Amino acid sequence: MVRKDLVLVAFGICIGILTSHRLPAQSAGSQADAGTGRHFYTIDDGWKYIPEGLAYAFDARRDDLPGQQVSLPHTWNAADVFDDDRTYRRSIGWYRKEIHLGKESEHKRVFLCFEGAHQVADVYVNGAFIGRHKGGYTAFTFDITGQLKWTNDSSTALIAVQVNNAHDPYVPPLSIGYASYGGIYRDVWLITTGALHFTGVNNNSGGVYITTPDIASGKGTVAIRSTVANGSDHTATFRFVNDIFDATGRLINTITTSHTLAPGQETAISAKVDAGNNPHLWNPSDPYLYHVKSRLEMDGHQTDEVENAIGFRWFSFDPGNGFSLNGKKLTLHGTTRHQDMLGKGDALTGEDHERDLRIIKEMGANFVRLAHYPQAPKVLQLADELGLIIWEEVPVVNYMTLSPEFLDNSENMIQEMIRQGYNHPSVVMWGSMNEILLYSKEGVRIQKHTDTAYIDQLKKFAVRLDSTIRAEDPTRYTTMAMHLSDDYAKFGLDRISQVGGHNIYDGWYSGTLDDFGKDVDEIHRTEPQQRIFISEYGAEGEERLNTERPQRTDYTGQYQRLYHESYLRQINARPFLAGTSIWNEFDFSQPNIGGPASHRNQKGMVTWDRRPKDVYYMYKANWNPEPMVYIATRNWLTRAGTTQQLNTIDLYSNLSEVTLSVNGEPQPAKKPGDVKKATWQVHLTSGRNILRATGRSGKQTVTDEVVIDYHTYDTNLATSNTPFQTISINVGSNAQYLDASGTVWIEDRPYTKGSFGRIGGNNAFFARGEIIKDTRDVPLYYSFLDSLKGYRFDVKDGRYKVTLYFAESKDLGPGERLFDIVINGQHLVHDLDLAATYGYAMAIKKTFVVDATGGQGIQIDLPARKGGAILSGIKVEQ
Ligand code: GCB
Repeated sequence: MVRKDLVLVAFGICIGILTSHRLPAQSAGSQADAGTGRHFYTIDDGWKYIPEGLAYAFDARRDDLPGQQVSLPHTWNAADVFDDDRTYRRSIGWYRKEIHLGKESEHKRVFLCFEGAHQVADVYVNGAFIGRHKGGYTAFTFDITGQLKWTNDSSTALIAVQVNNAHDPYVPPLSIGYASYGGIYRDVWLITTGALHFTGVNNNSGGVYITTPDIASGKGTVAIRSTVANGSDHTATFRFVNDIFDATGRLINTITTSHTLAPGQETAISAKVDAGNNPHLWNPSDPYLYHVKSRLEMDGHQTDEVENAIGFRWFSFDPGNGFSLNGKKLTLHGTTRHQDMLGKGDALTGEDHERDLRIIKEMGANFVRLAHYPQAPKVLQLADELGLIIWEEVPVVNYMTLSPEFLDNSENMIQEMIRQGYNHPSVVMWGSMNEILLYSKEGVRIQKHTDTAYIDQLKKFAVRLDSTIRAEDPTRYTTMAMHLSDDYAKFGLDRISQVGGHNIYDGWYSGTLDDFGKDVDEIHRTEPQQRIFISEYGAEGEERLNTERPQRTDYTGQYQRLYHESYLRQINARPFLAGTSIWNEFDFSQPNIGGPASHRNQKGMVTWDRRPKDVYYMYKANWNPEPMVYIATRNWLTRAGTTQQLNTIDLYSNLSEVTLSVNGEPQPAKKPGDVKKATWQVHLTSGRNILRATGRSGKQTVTDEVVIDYHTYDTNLATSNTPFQTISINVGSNAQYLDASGTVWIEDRPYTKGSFGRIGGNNAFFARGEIIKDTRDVPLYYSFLDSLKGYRFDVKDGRYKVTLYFAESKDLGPGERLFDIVINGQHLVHDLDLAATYGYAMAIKKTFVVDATGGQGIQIDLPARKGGAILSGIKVEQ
């Protein structure tokens, strides 16, 4: 199928206006005049946030309620999602603010536009209830003209908004694996227009919808439709004028139509403007935008104006050949994005969104799946401007409440999302749901569905949502993301939408890396008509954990890179794929998970505070043609090892040949392989090591340099000539852990005579859902040894301090795990019961002073009476 239409961009859905004339944010009370019939300004500052306003905070007399002065964007959950407690405040919060309007607004329509409030918002003006909006991710507008009281040409109004982020069984998402932050977390705008105006209130669309229906045949027709309302008390005879400008601001064409509208009425109007033959096309490497100014004129005055950016492009998805843009195959190299970050939660500013999208573009991606919900208007605006192709979706995730109310709310979200994003050339797909069969109807994770009554009904809902998208916007494709389960095909869910999204985590949650290609081929073989998109794949990377021996779920950057290298190879070998998107570009909140960084999903290419991880540069080398070399060890600049061992140094480069020197010693030149990687094994010396990489691109030399701080240690404790150094061990792990003080906790090892190491024990990791509490060293506790017999250090005679680190890994009752601590034959602790004494997953440590005498070293024995002994870390100091 070929999409012939092209679609335009409403700038900032609330204001529906301009880039070239874009106004800076205005502080409350100061009004910006765009020189049009429409005036607008943000009212983001000077709000009073009242966490416990209960039902009274809309009342002007309750100015006494204790609160806090805040500016928007704001969320009340920026910190509490990440504390040790599993819960965070999901309840009511109030926001109050006075606005002042002057004479110039007295005979205008006045609107309040919220770009996003999570998740149910009740809006009051001067004590009167204006309306409720459900759903935290789409914008909404209320006409407040009728509630304003004017005295002496001015009006002061109290705006009060109750926001509720409590779980609501009728408002998606029911479950999302992401914090449901509460608050007014996007901009709020005050807009005034003439009495005759475009109707943007309904679904906050911006009011003007634009397509380019003939572009596939080279014609620059711009089709514009809108609804106009006459809010005055007399018949309006008006002109609907549309100007089209090219990217330099040159007027290309104008079309004017005339209309008459009775008072209090609305009417649909449309127009076509010709931008000429073969207009400049939009594509990710040349995101050329035209602008359409649509305005209403009456009696020689402009009463309203909306400006949209548009891009001419057409596209198609094909089951065998993937995606094509403007008639040519384009491989969609993509990623996904959640909208939160360190310290801010989801209350991001326009600058934050811009930084994020630029990071994505710089990586070389040309596609972003906005998962799992519509994001700020600025995001689509940037996608148009930077050239990023978009999949946007509504947050119907994991399961549904099969009630009419849930369906209505979901459909309403779809309409809002589409109407608000309709004009953006970047958008090619609308998603209706994500992994909808992951949970049972009770919201519990299950492997197979057997409740056919639930599935039958769910399928009807799924069809309804998909049809709602098709009806709203026949110019895009519909899609949904499915997890790897036969149930979608078995129940026919995989045939509902036009593009089948698949979220695949082989080699992370289960299976092997190679299973990915096999699974994709199987889907392609059994559903040859399906346009297959890999909508998620990913593995987690914690920069404080690093290893020479990567292993599934170890959270090391090395395993994360191995995973993505393997997937990229397999993706490149399958040109039938419609596209792919990495899960996720940025680490993000996930309230109910543990791992080495509690409540955070670390599958990002970029950290929670927005620093690219090494894996980011693997993609950059493959996708961004700008010449680069990158030594992929930025996440492991402080490491420990012996002087004899070889250390792996990986480098990513898109150049044909690269060289590396270590402390001035040249290594053999290498040609980066299929995923643009070259690898050396090198010796490092104690202290600073300077690694320099160089490559040539034509006449240009491209270089990279890193300094590795190498902490050497001696494994030969019994015979070593060097003085004893503190040994810190990340027990149960192949990975080194770098703590906040700069100590490297080295890999665990089996005991050999004369050295140190474990006796017995099985490597284990905490389950993903378990949150390790009361420590800043979560990565140390994340891995541990189970059923451990003991540990040995063949140190020389002397006095030592031994600290043992424990956290109970299972939710055990009292007496279910009991073990002793015996050091050098001394019974120091009897029947240690971690769960009963400290609680489940509670990090604790115990320090003992030990005398090693008669060449016995330090012999730690952990005999267990019940269950097996466990241990997460050991430190031995002299
Ligand atoms: C998924 C979900 C996404 C999760 C991701 C993960 O399949 O769609 O919301 O965050 O897996 O990391 O587990």
